[in-house]
Amino acid sequence: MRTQVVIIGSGPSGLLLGQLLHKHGIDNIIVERKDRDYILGRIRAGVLEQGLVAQMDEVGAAARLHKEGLIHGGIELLFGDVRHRIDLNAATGGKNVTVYGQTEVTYDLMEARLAAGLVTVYDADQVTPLDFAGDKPRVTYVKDGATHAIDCDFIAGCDGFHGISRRSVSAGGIQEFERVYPFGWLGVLSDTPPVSPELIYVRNERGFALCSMRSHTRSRYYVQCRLDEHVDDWSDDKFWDELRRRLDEEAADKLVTGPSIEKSIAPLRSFVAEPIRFGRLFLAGDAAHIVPPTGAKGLNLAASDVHYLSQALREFYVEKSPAGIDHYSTKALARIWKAERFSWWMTSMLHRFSDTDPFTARIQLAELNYVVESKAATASLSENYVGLPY
Ligand code: FAS
Ligand code: PHB
Repeated sequence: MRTQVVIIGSGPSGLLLGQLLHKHGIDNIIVERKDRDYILGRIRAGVLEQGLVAQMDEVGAAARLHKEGLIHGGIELLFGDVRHRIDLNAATGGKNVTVYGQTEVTYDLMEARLAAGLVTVYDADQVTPLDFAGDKPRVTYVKDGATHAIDCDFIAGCDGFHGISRRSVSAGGIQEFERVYPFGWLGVLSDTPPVSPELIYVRNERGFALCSMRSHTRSRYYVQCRLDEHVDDWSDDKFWDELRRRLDEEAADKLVTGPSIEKSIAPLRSFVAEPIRFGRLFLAGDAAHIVPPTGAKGLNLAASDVHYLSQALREFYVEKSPAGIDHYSTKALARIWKAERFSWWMTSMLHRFSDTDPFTARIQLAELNYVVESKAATASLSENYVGLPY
């Protein structure tokens, strides 16, 4: 088989890249180790920056997003038992975010790919990017007991943090920056009405909590938990009781509880690989970086990587210029590090760390009071939350 670009991974990064390349007339095949249902069964992000919405529009996959997505012009910070609204819209000259689950984004992109008649190889084992140091890279994989090879011009490693692409780069060719946080997020999805019309980020002496949603009838909640805890340690009742303890009185009274339809613990880490281009292999999305979800940046950062990479490949094929692919890593990493900083800052400000001594606790509260009282600080949080320009 032969194509122009092989994309490894059928998550949001790989799917969005595939549609953008198709729009520019660039042939691509996605090779994915899991099946469609497994991918759609993962509950992840929920907040979309305008840049991602614009790209969904660009590839013609945004109809349901505009119909069902919830436009949010603000978020709330709850600390010291008081809720403070951050007017994102006012602080950014009218920008907002859209609440729409990553699962739905992935589904919409899968449907668009199907409609375009593009090839996705699911259940591919032993996917291996090869010869990407030269100008004739290829990807091999095993399916139904047979080994297949796809010759191509470029490989896009969109295979997430645990994927093969980054691991295929020789150790000396890549530098990794990492911060692992000493806690996790226990998340619950429930078919109950959200406790508040906008997201509430909570700093509480018992730990962080987040009240989010997927629609007017489906809520997504998180509480910070210890890394040695297991999801089986948390009955629904125990979760709802702990969430209530971290909320202000009004929210605690209004909270509608119900059976969890998904419950999982996600570890938190900050991670960046440098560079993210290796000859004819490019990394994009979680394959290149990880952010703690506190800033709602993970999925959105994948979108900006894919924007830069699709533009670079368009320049190569259409304008016969290598400038974009030569500059991809530097350009993407500049925005990646700004999102890493914001996600680290939000996480540091809102979570209870094991070494949160009285001094650190006062600094966290001072940071939060400064954010809600200073127009400049509110504007800084807001412009990062709605998404810095591409
Ligand atoms: P993904 O990991 O989504 O997709 C990678 C794909 O590659 C997968 O389908 C995988 O099966 C495939 N793959 C892996 N190895 C392969 C191989 N060897 N061969 C072929 N295919 C391979 N972000 C937020 O903004 N907010 C959140 O609340 C949030 N919560 C999260 C919770 C969890 C548990 C996780 C893991 C992430 C969360 N994220 C969140 C971040 C998440 O949304 C990612 O940023 C987003 O999935 C990135 O998309 P991709 O880069 O496509 O990677
Ligand atoms: C979510 O709805 O899953 C969500 C929203 C905002 C975040 C993290 C997760 O910062």
